[in-house]
Amino acid sequence: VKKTGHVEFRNVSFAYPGAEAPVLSDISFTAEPGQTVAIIGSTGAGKTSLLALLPRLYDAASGEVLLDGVPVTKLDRSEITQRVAMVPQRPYLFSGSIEHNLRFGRPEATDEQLWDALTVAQAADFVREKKNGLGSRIAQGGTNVSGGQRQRLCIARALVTEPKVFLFDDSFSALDVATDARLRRALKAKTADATVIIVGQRVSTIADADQILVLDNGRIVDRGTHEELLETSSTYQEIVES
Ligand code: DGT
Ligand code: MG
Repeated sequence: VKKTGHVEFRNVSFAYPGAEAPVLSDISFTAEPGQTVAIIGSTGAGKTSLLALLPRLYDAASGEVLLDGVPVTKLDRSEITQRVAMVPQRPYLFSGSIEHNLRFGRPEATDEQLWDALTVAQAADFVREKKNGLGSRIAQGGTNVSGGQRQRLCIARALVTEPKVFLFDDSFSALDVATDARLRRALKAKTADATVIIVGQRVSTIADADQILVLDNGRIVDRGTHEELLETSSTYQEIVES
């Protein structure tokens, strides 16, 4: 099997341990290398829960989550972390230097790779402007950087690991629309062969995705491109208009 970052969910259902009601029901989709798949849906729809199944923060109750054709439950953790990077909805920074934070998933990365990742993540300028640059300290919980800066540093940290699959959980929400657009353009150019799965709230963030999945109450109720969904999906139209 080629390790290109092909993702497939096959009839996946999931409930949190101890909870009876399923949070995800019969989820099926594929995300191919080079593609961007976006997931949109109201709060509590199950977007974060869906992403969590790929890096095995939780395992599906039924159905299969496949990475490059192999169920993730049959892969070593290290094989998954080498191929998949997730930027969580509440991105965390460790107390320590920016450099320490960026190297977290790949200690051997060169300074050039760190700056390259910062550039794509639209974070190079503010790191450069800091007196100690890469050596600048992040306070515990990342309280001395803004929410948008924290998001961008966490995106840079994911880029440093050069994964085949990126999972972005609402990672662009704290960015202004122009920075969001610039970041995703740079990302696309830098990671043309990667598989990108984006959870987004803002239509501008997801409108250019190859496929958009509309999630409602743990089910994919509609799917298609932005233009297709505008025609066919009342749920999508409601989200666009809200
Ligand atoms: P968001 O981020 O507010 O837009 O919402 P989603 O779409 O990311 O929703 P998600 O996946 O966080 O939550 C889906 C459902 O699962 C919701 O009813 C809350 C519940 N849930 C989320 N995390 C946990 C958890 O850790 N344990 C339990 N028992 N339930 C959870
Ligand atoms: Mg969420």
